[in-house]
Amino acid sequence: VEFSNDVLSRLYIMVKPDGVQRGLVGEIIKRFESKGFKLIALKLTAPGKAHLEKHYADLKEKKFFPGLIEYMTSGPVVAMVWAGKNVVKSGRVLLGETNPLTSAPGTIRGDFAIDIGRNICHGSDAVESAEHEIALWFPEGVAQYDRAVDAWIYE
Ligand code: RTP
Repeated sequence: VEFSNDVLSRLYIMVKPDGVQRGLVGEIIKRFESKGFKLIALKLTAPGKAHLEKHYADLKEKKFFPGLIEYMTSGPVVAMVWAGKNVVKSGRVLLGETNPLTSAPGTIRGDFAIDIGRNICHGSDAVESAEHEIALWFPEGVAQYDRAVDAWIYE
């Protein structure tokens, strides 16, 4: 695993409408929180089609795109930003594979999902896309605060 581009980064994650409906928001927050990552932004929001088409712009040629947009606009989502060492790569480990079928037990998708089109939670796939997504979902900006516990998490 290559971590060089990824130290002290920020990750955008989003509990999708199925995760919100199924009451998994707290479970997902808990996993990132107990891992040691720092929550710096959080909101429940019901984005429109145009906003989600921007978020998923790189997938617009895919045949599953219309179904993806329909799914993502079917209810509110919970948008969050987490900060920490290697949080993008580490966060994707917590989430599991895009397809829950190949996600290990212990991961969010491995534990709570069956279908790729109902996979509970989004996570940015790279540091650059995370920054792009944070600007898209939190134009108002994110929090900045110190945590004394960091000394017990990082050597
Ligand atoms: P995400 O953005 O949600 O974290 O997912 P990802 O990067 O792991 O996967 P990506 O390829 O970017 O796909 C985005 C979301 O589209 C849905 N999808 N459906 N039916 C299909 O074949 C298919 N493939 C992807 C999933 O909800 C996926 O998370």
